[in-house]
Amino acid sequence: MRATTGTIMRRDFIGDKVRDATYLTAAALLLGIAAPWRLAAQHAMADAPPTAAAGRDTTPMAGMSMAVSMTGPLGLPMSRDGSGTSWLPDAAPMHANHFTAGSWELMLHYLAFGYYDRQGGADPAKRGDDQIGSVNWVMLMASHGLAGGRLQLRGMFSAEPWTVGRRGYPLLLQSGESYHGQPLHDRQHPHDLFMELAANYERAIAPNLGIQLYVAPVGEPASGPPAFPHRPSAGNDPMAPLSHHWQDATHISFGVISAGIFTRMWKLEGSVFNGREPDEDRTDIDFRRLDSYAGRITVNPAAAWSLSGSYAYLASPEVLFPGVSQHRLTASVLNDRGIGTRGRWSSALIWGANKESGDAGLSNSALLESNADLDTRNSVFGRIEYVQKSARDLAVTDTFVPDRIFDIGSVSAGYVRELTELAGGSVGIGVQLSLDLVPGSLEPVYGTRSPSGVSVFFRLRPREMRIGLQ
Ligand SMILES: [Cu+2]
Repeated sequence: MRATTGTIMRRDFIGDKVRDATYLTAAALLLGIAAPWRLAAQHAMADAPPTAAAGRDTTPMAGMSMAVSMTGPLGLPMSRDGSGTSWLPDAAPMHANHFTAGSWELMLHYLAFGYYDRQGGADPAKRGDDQIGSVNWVMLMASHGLAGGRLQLRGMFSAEPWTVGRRGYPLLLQSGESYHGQPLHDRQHPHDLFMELAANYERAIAPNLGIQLYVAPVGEPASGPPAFPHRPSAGNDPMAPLSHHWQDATHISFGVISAGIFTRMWKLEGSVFNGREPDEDRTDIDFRRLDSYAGRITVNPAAAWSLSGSYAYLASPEVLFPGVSQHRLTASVLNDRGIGTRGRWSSALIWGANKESGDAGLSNSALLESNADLDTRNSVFGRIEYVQKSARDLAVTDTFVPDRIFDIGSVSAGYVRELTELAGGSVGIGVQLSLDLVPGSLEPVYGTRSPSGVSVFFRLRPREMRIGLQ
């Protein structure tokens, strides 16, 4: 008893110290954003339309700094950087602002939606609800040469604990994480204030061989495809995929160490990490032992393509079910290409499966999503999903045994029209419609076999940087 208390107190004490250090790091990063902010406007490269990009930076110095910042070790383009240590296709569009502070290269990424979301006719008896809110994140990356390679510091933050609320936003058939000690269902949890606090180091050790080390108090292990907030194929969709917790939900893990080796075409990496998902206090950092592990192979055979496969073991991911651990398998194919004279078309095909301890088989999920920026003003997007969710996931255990599996289908589509540009960013107005399909056994719960949702929104993101790749 005494020993237990001592352990807890000691852990709390260490936790406080680490938390203080984390807040300091975050404050420093935010100051870093604020201080060189004025430089962003001067550094007009971020706003350059493709035809003007070549002629924009006229001084040799500006051209040189651009060349340094836009490629990493082995000459890999920055457009390849996905979330965590994942890869996107080289041809992926980069929505970011670039600037410099002394000898540091800085990249600012952000995405924000202000929405009115209405699910299931907003009838609570049918699990519907509506909400006005905002999903959002901002990310600052600072890069500097170090010991023959590149050191990158990253801070990624979200205001969703306040703008979405701890209960999350309405999203029929969504599951994962908790609120008030109960599993969340039919709502998407908010992302945490600290989405990523990480240091990433990469360097070449041979003409076509590089090594990578990623250390993150908050970060993403080598599991799954690039997480949906970073996927160009999901960039105009305010809603999270229903298969998030089968594919890419580990993107906020409180304690990650990853190491990898890579060439220009492939990367092999492994992680140890804390597999516990964020708890319902969305502003703290929930450290635990690095008791989970993951491995991933990624292949980028051509500029338009990125393929990955991963396996992860998640020790006790859900705080409400501490005895349950998970094996997660994923495979993904990402494609990015130009359409028309100025358009971009990004697509993702993802499979993800979980096997929980005690379960005989896998619960599967499949997702196909696409976003087409047709020109500089109009974008269309869509997503098709199939997920196998349990009675426990959907919180229908009063009627069904917890392990009962339901086949869930969902189709959604939307449109965004750019309205105006401001400070290197673009504001668009959009709409997203979704139509789900549930088995007959769930009809009494949802009042229909085809629940639906609609959201209307404003979206703010940086304008696209177009350098080199077309
Ligand atoms: Cu997430």
